[in-house]
Amino acid sequence: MRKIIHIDMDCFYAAIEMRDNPSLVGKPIAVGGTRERRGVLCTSNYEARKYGVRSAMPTAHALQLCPQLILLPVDMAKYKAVALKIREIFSNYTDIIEPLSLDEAYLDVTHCQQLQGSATKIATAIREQIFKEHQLTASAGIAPNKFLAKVASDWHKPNGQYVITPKQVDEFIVQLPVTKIPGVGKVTAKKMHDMSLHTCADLQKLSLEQLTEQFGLFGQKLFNYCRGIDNREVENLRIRKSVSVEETFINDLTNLTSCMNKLPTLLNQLNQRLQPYTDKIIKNQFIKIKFNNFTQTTAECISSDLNADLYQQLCQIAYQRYQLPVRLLGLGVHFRDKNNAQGHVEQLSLNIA
Ligand code: TTP
Ligand code: MG
Repeated sequence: MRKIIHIDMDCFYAAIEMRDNPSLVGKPIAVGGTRERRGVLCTSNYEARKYGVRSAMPTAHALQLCPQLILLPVDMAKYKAVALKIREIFSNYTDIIEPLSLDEAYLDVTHCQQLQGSATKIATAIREQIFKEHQLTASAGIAPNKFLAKVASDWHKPNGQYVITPKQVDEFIVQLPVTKIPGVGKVTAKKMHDMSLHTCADLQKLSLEQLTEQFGLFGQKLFNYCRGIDNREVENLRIRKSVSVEETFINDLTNLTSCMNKLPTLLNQLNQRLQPYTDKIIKNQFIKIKFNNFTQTTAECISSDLNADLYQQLCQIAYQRYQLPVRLLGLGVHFRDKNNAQGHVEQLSLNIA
């Protein structure tokens, strides 16, 4: 039985800004690009969220909802420095750390001997140390797998933690609303509600075939998640060879233009997923397309950073191979091995896999 902790900092960028300028405390603030430059928000504090202000919202819209919103510029270097310090705290307890973004990570503490090996006590100690050293609050979820730990960290957010012991899994999962499942966004949630699927207990009534028929590849994950099962390992930061994001669409994308239109959002997500890996060198970037007949194809090219134009070219190349409706699109990068990290990639030739 594994012991997994998911740590998620509370309104991370905004919390750092309030810590560094206490006159902002109690006022609605957000971090992001300006209205004039058609910016969007990275995050906001809880005062601002009361007005409906949310991450990824256009700043112009946020200012309509909350005209007194104080907008601060993004200081990524500062947030990264804090994130690295926080990761040092994690490493006092385990080497198996998988950061998901700057402010979120999975820790596998199954073999940690400290604090009587209690994952709950370890989570408390980590949160206390983060607060003591950085005056920032974090929430934590403690559970036997990654999926449940992530759900749990949201349960008592902000500044709280929640434990799901192996014995409590079955009881917890049956009442879990489908909207709490990571990967179930607005569109999937609506589809589920239309099918009278409101909780994991409702999902459990569907067979694997029914779930994949309705939700594509995600259906396989749903089949396990709604039973509280998730066998994914916590993947150590250092040994990670690639990072990717993907989306399975409820309605297949019927042409190249619709695929191209999905790229900016996916690229943005990939960018966020890559933030913890600044010390890694990107070797190439790739695209994955799964068509509605389940044929999968990938295209990749040498590249040392995230190049939006190259993703567009790759998308075009991969799509042209079959020209069928698309059910899944994925973007990713492979990293270089540490051993041959010296030397720069100058070549940008397309290499079609
Ligand atoms: P989140 O953990 O989603 O948000 P949060 O930490 O601000 O708030 P919460 O208390 O709900 O956890 O994201 C972490 C940081 O990542 C966030 O502070 C800013 C950044 N971010 C973006 O830049 N763009 C986005 O769309 C999102 C969701 C987050
Ligand atoms: Mg957070």
